[in-house]
Amino acid sequence: MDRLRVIAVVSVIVCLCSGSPLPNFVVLFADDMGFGDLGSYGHPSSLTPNLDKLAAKGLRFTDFYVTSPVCSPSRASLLTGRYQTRSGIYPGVLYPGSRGGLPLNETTIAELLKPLGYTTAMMGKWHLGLGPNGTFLPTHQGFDHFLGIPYSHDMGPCQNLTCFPPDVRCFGHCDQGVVTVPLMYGDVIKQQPVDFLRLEDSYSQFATEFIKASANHQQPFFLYYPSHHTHYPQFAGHRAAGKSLRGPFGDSLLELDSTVGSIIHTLEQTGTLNNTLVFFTADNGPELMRRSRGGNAGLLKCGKGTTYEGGMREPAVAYWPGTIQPGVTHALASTLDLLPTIASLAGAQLPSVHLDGVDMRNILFNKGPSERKAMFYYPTSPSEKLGVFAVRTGRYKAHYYTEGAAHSETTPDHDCHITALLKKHDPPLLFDLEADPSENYNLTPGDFPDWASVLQEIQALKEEFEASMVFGESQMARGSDPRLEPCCTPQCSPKPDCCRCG
Ligand SMILES: [Ca+2]
Repeated sequence: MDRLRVIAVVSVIVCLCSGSPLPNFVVLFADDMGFGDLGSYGHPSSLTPNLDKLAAKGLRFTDFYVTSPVCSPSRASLLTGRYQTRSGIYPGVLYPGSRGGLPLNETTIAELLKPLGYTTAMMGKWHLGLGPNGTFLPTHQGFDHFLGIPYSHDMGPCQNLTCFPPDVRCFGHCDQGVVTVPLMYGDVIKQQPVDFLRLEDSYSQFATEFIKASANHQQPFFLYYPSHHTHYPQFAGHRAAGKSLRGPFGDSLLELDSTVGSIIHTLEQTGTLNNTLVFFTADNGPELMRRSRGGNAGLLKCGKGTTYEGGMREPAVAYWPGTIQPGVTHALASTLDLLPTIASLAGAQLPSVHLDGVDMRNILFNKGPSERKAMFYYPTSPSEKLGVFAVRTGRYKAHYYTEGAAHSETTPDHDCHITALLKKHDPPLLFDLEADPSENYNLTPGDFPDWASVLQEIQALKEEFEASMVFGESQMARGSDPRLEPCCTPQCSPKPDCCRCG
């Protein structure tokens, strides 16, 4: 045995014997941010110095996917490692009065870590249900602490709210006829309507206190921060308002970036940074209908609401100084893979259910290939009858169905618009995403000799996947009840306008 190998073996033994502390996990999840929105992903005028630093010093993914082009299902998959169809988070998204939510028998990342002694916290946008008596809140899904909004911050009237200092009203009206958006702490409404100008600072402070307390108690921790940024309506407090080059969207992005910076700073200060995996990504593509106030999918086709690349391919960065080497990976990966990866890093037991995620350790630590064979693209409203709309394996993607979306209106590409009705493709459209990431050039048997064999392979993967898919009972089909909308003054009238506090 040569000297280097002896040293390597000895250090492995030392590491095992000294019972090295369990790693911490910080998962950052932006909202409606496109593939092209970060400086590190090519945006010319975004200011994202902290996220760009993570990208430069961490592992940056080019082929990373969420499982849905809208919010609630994306979040269900991230936290459970399972497609949203299994947990019933379809079709569309949950609303303030929804009766349903992420079923409590689903195992979240937080619940997986709890038995190992982790302390867990979530701040920001939940969007996996509220339900009667707050049944579906994060505190019932493995999170010890929760500060945030239980759904999207446009799901309540916003025309009289302030989104930028000193008193700039929020752009647009948001959803009418429901209660204004509440800020919750645990299961209790702390403020209604939420104060957008101070919201991000309160998250920053919450994260700092949580990390410091965990470090003081030498307790491993999991912090999940699904941000409201950069979803409509954009907002920002004094630190970021007017400070970007890109208007309201840029300011909102800059505010998120500064919270990321503050979290990294706290990890450094507490000496926990070198034992923490920080993972940043975003749910679904940009809401192009907001025009220059929406995000940007870069060179990808269409955005939110569609199963084109722009709807579901997202920026993603894994950052762990000293453990993950800086670089870029083209490995196929997904939010589905976070749960199995975190489980293996912590030594947690996987839930005994059908998981769709795979372990990403080989990508993270060896820049090796992905264990993921394929990515399946479900539309906003999946059905057993139509199944998946598209399948990617390796460099090839086949579209069995395509459909435009209101969320992707206004760009010059008419395939993205709501007027592009559901269309079946038989044979499927076939794109080479490496040579043609913008999905511009449909391959044909004439120009691509392997056309038939590639489509055959994709068809086989699709059939195998769909044979394994059991649709859970739709939580959205349980409907909604205005009496379930969160109201901090429950006895007041007339509702919903009387619900105000803080
Ligand atoms: Ca979203």
